[in-house]
Amino acid sequence: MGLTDAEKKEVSALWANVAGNEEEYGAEALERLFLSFPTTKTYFPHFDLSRGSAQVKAQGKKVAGALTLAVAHLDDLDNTLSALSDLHAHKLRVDPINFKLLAHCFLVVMARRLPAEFTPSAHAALDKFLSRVATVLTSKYR
Ligand code: HNI
Repeated sequence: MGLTDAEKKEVSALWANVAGNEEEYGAEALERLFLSFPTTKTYFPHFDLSRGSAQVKAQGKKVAGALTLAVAHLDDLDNTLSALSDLHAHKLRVDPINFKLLAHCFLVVMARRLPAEFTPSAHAALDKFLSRVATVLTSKYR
């Protein structure tokens, strides 16, 4: 279930490119999410979801920022993401399927922005990391 040492290294190296650029990466991931999987928009009825929206940028920064924090605590994701797990499971009640959709969009963003760094093994490691994060964020449903 956890990441191997080699996978942790891959994720840290890849994500180092995102650190400091959370808004750009996160907002592009969300733009792709809302366009490709429109049902995800139902969680944001109170947002302006148009291209370049300040709310999408701010949300993208928050989401990618949480992932930057998670990458810094790969050995302790449960505690690091505990408050966000409460939020998404109990308060927002986000259906777990949506985390897979967002993870897919992050992979696309990374592949497009970092073509040289996004090797098959980096891809696999990031996919595993994002699915671990999704498991933690939805764990409090059970
Ligand atoms: Ni998510 C708020 C992180 C997936 C719907 N989300 C947040 C916040 C962070 C965050 C951080 C801000 C919390 C705060 O203000 O205290 N979200 C993450 C992460 C992932 C994720 C790290 C997965 C990688 N969120 C999702 C998904 C959905 C989602 C898949 C639904 C499609 N999130 C929300 C909604 C809010 C939210 C809705 C509240 C937005 C608002 O400001 O009203």
